Amino acid sequence: MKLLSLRMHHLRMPLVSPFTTSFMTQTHKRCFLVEAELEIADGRVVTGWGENVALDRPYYSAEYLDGSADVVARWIAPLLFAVDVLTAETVGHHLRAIVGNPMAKAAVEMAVLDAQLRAEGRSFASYLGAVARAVPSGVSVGIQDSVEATVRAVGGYVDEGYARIKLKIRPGADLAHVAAVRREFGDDLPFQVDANAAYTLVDAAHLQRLDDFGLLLIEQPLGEADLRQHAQLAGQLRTPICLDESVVSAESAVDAIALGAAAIINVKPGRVGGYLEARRIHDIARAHGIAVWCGGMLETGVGRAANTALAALPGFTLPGDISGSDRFFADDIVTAPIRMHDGVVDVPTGPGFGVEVDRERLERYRTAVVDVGV
Ligand code: NPG
Repeated sequence: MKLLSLRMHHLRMPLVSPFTTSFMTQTHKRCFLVEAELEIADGRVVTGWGENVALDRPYYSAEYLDGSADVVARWIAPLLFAVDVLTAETVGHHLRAIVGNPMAKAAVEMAVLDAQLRAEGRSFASYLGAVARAVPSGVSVGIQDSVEATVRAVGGYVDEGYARIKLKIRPGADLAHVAAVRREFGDDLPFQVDANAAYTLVDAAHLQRLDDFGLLLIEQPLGEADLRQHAQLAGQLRTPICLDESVVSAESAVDAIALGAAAIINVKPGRVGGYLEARRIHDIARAHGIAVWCGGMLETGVGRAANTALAALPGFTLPGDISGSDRFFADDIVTAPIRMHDGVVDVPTGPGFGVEVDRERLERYRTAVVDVGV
């Protein structure tokens, strides 16, 4: 394929309710979609869509939205426009000189992959070798102002039928909230917590107290660079440690596994540089008997559809953060957004990621369009 054009659609979409993690509160989703036109061998022109998941500030990762967009426009696009025979599988290779910026790379690789699969009339799930038609749908519950509010929020999602609850925690909003959820909803509720790197090893004795609550896992208790310290903490907790921020590539997944820093890995395609690297991490983890699950970054319908196909690979044995579109958005920008029913979401079967961007809704939430020249 030959890349003909690349357009970035910057969006700002209201969330149905504020979402608080240990590092920030979001009331709106800001992101950009990548729309790429590619000419295929028989002369046809196909369009593919990708989504960039960087946050507006460098609080979750060093990469942030405006920087990521700049990297796409100034550094990624020129490298790819210069390639005569481009495939999704070679995007990573062509971008190898660019250090870091996995979310920028992932968004562009996604658009090329979507176009390639649409040209072949093939679904992303079939391309990946996915084995499930539907995947269990977990929901991520933000930090609430009080224990009562946490119980209320969790109760709403339990009533909706979500297959698993993940509760965000931070120092000062952890044990009491977790204890109340367990008390209210019983020991059978699949329940895990996510600290987003809010603790240090000094908190080990405090975190040990979570062991009483039969959690599926604790996600990223320590800092991004603290692989050795996570391994040390793992020796002090019965609750399995799952890594998110620390796993930025297949290599770092291998290091985490070898060090005993991760019993479980949260796979987020944007964080690791794309869906192809995400699949490599799935393969490596599976070969080591390490469970993986698919994380979420409050994606629009485009990213959520792709995540659902990824989560249908056989190593994704734990429910992912793949809640229905309505958990965050009153109005998504694709025509048939992912819906949760009976605790699952259906894996899209249409060509590419299997969703169509609704131009009218796209324009409703669009703040800027940037055409990147050849
Ligand atoms: O369903 O997309 C979702 C939200 C899942 O909690 C979620 N994501 O740390 O995993 C995380 C968290 C996150 C969201 C992190 C946005 C960074 C940005």
